[in-house]
Amino acid sequence: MTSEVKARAHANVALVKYFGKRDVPLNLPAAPSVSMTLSPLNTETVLSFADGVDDQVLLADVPAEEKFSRRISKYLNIFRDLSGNHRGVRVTTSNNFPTAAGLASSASGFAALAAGAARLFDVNMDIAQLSAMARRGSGSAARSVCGGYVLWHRGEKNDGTDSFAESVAPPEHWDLRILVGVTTTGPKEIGSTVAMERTRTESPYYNAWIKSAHGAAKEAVDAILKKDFEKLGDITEHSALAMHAAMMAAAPPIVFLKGTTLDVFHLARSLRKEGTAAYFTCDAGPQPKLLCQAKDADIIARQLRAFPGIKDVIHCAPAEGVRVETNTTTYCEK
Ligand code: 2P0
Repeated sequence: MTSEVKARAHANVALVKYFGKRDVPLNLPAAPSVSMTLSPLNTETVLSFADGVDDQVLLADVPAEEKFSRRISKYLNIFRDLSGNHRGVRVTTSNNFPTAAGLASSASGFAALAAGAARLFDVNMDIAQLSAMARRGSGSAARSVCGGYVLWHRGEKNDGTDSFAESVAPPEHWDLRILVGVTTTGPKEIGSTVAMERTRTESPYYNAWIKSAHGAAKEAVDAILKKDFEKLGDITEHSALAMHAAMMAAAPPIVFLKGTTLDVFHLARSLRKEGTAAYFTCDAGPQPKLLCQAKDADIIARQLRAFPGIKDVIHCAPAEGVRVETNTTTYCEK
């Protein structure tokens, strides 16, 4: 049996957003979504069996808060039940990006944890099963299991076995970049899970948003395969605006966008008018992100870095899928 497993997974940014669940406990999405898996943002997680039945969870070498530890233990119970092995696990996890920067670490975190736990508990899974398993930790983690350009299927089944992500093109297919503009570093006012549920139940625009996401996902995959940057950029911006419009119309409203976020949206538009193709997106937080082609990335990053209200810029490129190393083997998803 493997004694220690190290798993690494990258974060991802959705070009067509996931924002609404058809099943909350299983994190089943109401619509498909499309993302890019991103280097250098990653989580590294090391797992080994503990001496007793209790788990020990360390976040960047410091014992994690109880709420976080409980979430990890509850998730590991899935693997304990599947394998019939009820030993405790020592989990050490660290992100190479600040959690406070408002970038989702649950996607890379649960993708790494799912892959590492599957190996530690010796539960045999193909990539689709692993993605569906990561989804149960956090929805967007389904996408971080896969590399490059990724489609997460909505699925139809109640048990979620057909709601997994798959790579539609590997990282080397297309050298696009995402430039993350770091604005505030404070905690979020409202978590994504709560925000999604409130939007579903309290926004008059929710159904229209979900309906539009189905077509957008199909078109985005088509644009990726054809390397049609203008089309992909248009879909990306529209998906972000439609998602934020739906949540802003909820009662009470959910407003993640700040002044700087909107100003960067306009920066992307003026860059395009001047002939530089940059498109914006934004998730459940205030950080604006610009999608561009590699050839324009440095020049756009310079402008973004100098922009009022932007504290830092993280330059991201397409990344490989989850990687697992044990004492004897290495395994990587493209
Ligand atoms: C996305 N977000 O597609 C969207 C856009 C936020 C806005 O996936 O409740 O942390 O754990 O399934 O995965 C954030 O959602 O939510 C997210 P849960 P998760 O990237």
